[in-house]
Amino acid sequence: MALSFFSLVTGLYVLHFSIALILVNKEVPQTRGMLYPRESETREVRSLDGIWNFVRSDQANPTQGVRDEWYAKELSKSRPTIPMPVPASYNDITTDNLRDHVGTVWYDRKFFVPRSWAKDQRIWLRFGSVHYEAYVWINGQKVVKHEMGHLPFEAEVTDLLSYGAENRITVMCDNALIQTTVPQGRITEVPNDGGMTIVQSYTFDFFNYAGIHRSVHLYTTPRTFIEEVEVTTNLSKDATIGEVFYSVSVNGSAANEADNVLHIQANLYDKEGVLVANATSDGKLGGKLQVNQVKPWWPYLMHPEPGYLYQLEIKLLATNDELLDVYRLKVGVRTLSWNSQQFLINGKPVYFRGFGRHEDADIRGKGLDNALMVRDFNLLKWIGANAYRTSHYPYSEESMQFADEHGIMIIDECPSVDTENYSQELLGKHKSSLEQLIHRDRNHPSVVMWSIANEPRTGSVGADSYFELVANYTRSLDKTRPITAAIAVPNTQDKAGRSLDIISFNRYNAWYSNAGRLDMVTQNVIDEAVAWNKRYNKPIIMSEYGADTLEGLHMQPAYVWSEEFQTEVFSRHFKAFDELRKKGWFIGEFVWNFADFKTAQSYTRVGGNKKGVFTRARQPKAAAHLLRKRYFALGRDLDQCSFPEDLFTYIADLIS
Ligand code: BDP
Repeated sequence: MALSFFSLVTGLYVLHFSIALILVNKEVPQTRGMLYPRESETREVRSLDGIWNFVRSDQANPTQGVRDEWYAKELSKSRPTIPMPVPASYNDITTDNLRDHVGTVWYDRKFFVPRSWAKDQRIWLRFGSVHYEAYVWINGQKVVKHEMGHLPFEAEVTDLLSYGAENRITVMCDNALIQTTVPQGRITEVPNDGGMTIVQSYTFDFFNYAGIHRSVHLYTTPRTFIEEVEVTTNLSKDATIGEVFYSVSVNGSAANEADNVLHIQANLYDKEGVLVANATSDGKLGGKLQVNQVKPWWPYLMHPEPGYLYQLEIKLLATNDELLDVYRLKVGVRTLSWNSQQFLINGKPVYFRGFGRHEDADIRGKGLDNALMVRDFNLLKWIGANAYRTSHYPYSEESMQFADEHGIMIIDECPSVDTENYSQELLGKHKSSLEQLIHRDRNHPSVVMWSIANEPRTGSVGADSYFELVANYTRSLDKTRPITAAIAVPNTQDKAGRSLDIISFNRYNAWYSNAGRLDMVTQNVIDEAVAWNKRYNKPIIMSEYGADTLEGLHMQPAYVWSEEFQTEVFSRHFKAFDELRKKGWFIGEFVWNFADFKTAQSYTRVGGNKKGVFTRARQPKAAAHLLRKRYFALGRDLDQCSFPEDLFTYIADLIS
């Protein structure tokens, strides 16, 4: 496992040598709690979203605020503040160069905690995500520090709050990416016109938006409360009987009292609110619910009633049946299985037709936006997609719940992108990103696969043992879902595929290779998919293909960047996919990208990446109409769905 790789250029000589680096499978911290905040008869939830006060640190002095204890009083006492919306990325809100700020920024706001919250309960502060690193204080007291964007974190604040009084929350957020963050980046000091400046660079192709990206909540729990719920499901062979296995962990003093035997009452309700199964837990606070005449969870267009969800009610009871806590979550009953050829849901082979996406929008960047989320799901359903990959990081919990409801399958990706320069520290963070992701998303029926990286440098020295460790760790956390990674190195060089269950590959024929050559797409795609399958004997997905397209640019014959070109590129891929589908092991096609999105500034990007089928404002380009016809045609052929009435435009009664 030689890893460090140096190139020394001395005069005419180029010297390459490597140093052995042994990667060790060290333990990583395990996430506790973090159930999505939901109200119940025993819990209250309060949002801290709104307009916060904001200060950017001096780029050359990012730790000044910590040294000068800006958190000890209102931020406005230390520096002039500006208003900043939460949740949102801060980058595109102002009219100055905040967009390109590197380093720390500060947020604060005040809030009241009601007197009633002082009574015999516990209070938690929870962030949906802060990118990339967050430090949090309540009333000047340090509460929690969390590294890694796109993932939630929380801390108990019961003893730090003033009840029936005003409180202050302060957050310092650092967006710097280095070689041991996930994702990786580099910070360098570069001369500019005024002297020297700090520059953040990264190889991945999306803008490093930062800030408090998702909602901030305060919520209450009883003193002894339901801390974790884990659910798995099973279906009988004939799909008439469902099984829901639940396992609960409890936090609190009552859990430790020898004479108090806590137990769980689990109730399962169908969509109409009818109780369909109930059970009392065994001593381990777990058990099984059996659902007769079960309605399984099916993907969109694979069944007339997709995304069927039951409601699981978990009641924590003391020995004397006193109700201690109640938590409810939605549950979809389904099975997943896979072999060297297929991926099956409820015993039926799946063909994925979907997208790589981004959480990205004008002004709010990567900030949670319910209007955008609902619009995106409307478009996904309009176009007949049944899946997307959360390229290249975990998406909001709200969108995962929405995918459950709408039957959209998710390939759930951790934030590791363009992974390289393998090191023990990076391995630990990478594993932690998967641990946090799986802990957060394990109960979602929509999550059907884990993606452990996008375009990692799997040809490099050390990639084999690194990805074996990452994949095995992922498997140790969840054996119910297959593991993939979106790979872009040539299959002859790849060293990670052997550790995966399903091979996904990204390739840009007629764009990054043979730009403009529409006659060099179909056979290349077929050949590459065949080669991947031959090498690993595993199911194959094309996880990215596409072409940048400027909406409104038309050129006949097709020319790069025109709408005609994107349409033609798709069509040439469809031909390849249909050939590949006949082989039995080709299980999905994912366009890059759902919508145009912002990137770092470069001469290859005009206002960002334009490979969207939809514009950044979520309107269709010409290729969207073509893709829609294909996705519905696949749906009808494979899953017997019906066509929407407006799928084909009337032309003449001469053409049917
Ligand atoms: C792929 C990356 C994706 C990029 C895309 C592109 O996985 O993040 O946006 O290329 O260049 O290599 O459009």
